[in-house]
Amino acid sequence: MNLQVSSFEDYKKTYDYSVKEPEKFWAEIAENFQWKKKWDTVLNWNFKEPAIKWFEGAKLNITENCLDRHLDTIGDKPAIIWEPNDPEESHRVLTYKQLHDKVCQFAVVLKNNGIQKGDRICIYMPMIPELAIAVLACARIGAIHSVVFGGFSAQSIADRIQDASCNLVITADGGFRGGKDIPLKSVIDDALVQCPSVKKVIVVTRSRTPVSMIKGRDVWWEDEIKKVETMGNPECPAEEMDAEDMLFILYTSGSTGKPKGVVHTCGGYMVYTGYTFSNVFQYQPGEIYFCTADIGWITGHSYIVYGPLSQGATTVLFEGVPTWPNASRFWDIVEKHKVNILYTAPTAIRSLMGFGLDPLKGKDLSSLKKLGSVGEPINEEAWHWFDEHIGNKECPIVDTWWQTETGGIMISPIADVTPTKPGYATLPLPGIQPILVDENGKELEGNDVSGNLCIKFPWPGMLRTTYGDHERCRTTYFATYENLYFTGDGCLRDADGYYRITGRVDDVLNVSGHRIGTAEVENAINMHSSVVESAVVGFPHDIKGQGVYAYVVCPEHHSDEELTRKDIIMTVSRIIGPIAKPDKIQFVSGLPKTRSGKIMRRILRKIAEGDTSNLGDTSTLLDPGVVDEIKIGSEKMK
Ligand code: 6R9
Repeated sequence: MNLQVSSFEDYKKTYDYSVKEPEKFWAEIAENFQWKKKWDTVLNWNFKEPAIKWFEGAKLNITENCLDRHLDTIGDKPAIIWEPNDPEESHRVLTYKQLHDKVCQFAVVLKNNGIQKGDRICIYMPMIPELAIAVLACARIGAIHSVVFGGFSAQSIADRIQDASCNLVITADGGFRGGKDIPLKSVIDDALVQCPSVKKVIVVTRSRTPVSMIKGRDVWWEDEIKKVETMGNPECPAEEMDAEDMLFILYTSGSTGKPKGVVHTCGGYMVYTGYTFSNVFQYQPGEIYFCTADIGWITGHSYIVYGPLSQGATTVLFEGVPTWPNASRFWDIVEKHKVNILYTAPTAIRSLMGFGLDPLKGKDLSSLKKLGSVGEPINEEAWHWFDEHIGNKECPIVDTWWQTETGGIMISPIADVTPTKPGYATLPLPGIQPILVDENGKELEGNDVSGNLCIKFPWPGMLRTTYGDHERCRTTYFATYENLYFTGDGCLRDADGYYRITGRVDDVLNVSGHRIGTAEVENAINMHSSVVESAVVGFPHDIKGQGVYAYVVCPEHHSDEELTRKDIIMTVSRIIGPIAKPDKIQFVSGLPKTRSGKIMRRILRKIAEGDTSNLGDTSTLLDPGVVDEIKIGSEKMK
């Protein structure tokens, strides 16, 4: 079966077939990939334990699909176009052949440093080609990568390294993001104080910031490559992996305090990311594709690295940010590299909208054919701006809904195929069976309903477990509703059967498209010496989508309240990272709690949203008086 549907009729036909004959459907899709050995069974599953196995018995290596199989046909075509942070620095192009060679070389470096199949490797790097090379080199030899976003703190890195007992870290001296220099190696040094499992650190040169290299532990990327060259660049055959062998771990926030390591496996993830990339974007050979995400998040894993490369696409990797050195940066990149497909996030669109149309003046965006959005609900205003000013009303917008746990796009228009509707992720991709349920897990049938979004049948890209704690995977995703995967999202299905994601229904915030657990932020705030307790909720934020609002009980704060606020923000930055910094901190004398001691977040959310007219039933509160105090305090902060 062709990966791409050809028309809306074809989509409907394919969808029906995928639901009636899921195993046949996925087997036919999987035929489009290169296997060292085909599977014995397509699917074996139950959502109880859960135990999900796709393509059991099959052998493969995902890097052969992303690299080797393209060498004869498109070996000299660009695989990666790298655009540096500073537009004055020249960009780099890596053809498929060059990327293949570099991945093999670095895979040998990993082996020379004692790495074997199954070892866990933490990657903490800026958005440079070496990041993609490092990721692929791990996959080449069957080592499991755990990429940590460059904006996380030493403590967050240490937590993640310990959770997976990583034995090697790959990093850079430093990185550039907009006007900022990020001292990556120094952050790693701080993290490693707590990580005895790490025996080696490989450091690539990027910023030329002075770093302390520890004898016996730290080595330079460039020196290690030279050693491989003097070995005569030995070949690095791709390790034969079972379809269900682990490919990577990626940590994501949930409603409890500790981030969980979502585990993806080789076969299913390869099929799912390749399939969805090809189909959703209707990728045509030669098209230049630019996804603005960071490889530190799932979008970068699936749709900068694995999906595009398995399909022989040219993928643009951008080191910087949309607003530096000015708000034309994206449009300059589109013009310079003649980008055909642009996949970005609502938060970036909203922030660029704020600069008006001047940054667009004189920019040639005529190469653009297709646009995509991911990470959070896209508001209609941003959708229309994207459509009119970037797409010139000629480019379909694919509003793609999915999650770290789903591995790839789940509900989305297919470019030029599905009629779109602003704010709607529209329809499930073939093979995906969404269902809406009420609080009790009862299915909401028919159209014009809204409820909690679940998926009732497995798909190849879904998570298999949470690293080192399968029970957590079960309770988080498979125990809320029997026999369903629960997404944590609320969703509306309109009269046409179109899906609109309304946002998280659990205690997870979505700040600029980044998932942040309220409990995690509370834990960090509570570490501050004068804080007694705190409660964190989201509030509507013009650019970030959601902002972080913290109610803090802090009886002995400095006489200078502003300074205490800054101290708390600094604490959160240190413990989690700057991405989780509260936007607003309100000091309160107590939190609204029920008699059983539960914080009534519903009330706090309403106050943070500025909607205090109807706070609902407060009679079960231990001390209803506290609500009035909080209301008055919040009005003062405006
Ligand atoms: C890919 C990614 C997942 C959460 C998800 C949902 C929100 C993602 C969305 C969207 C509305 C979209 N989300 N895409 N909400 N429309 N098109 O973002 O993964 O970081 O794990 O976040 O993001 O709430 O549950 P992840």
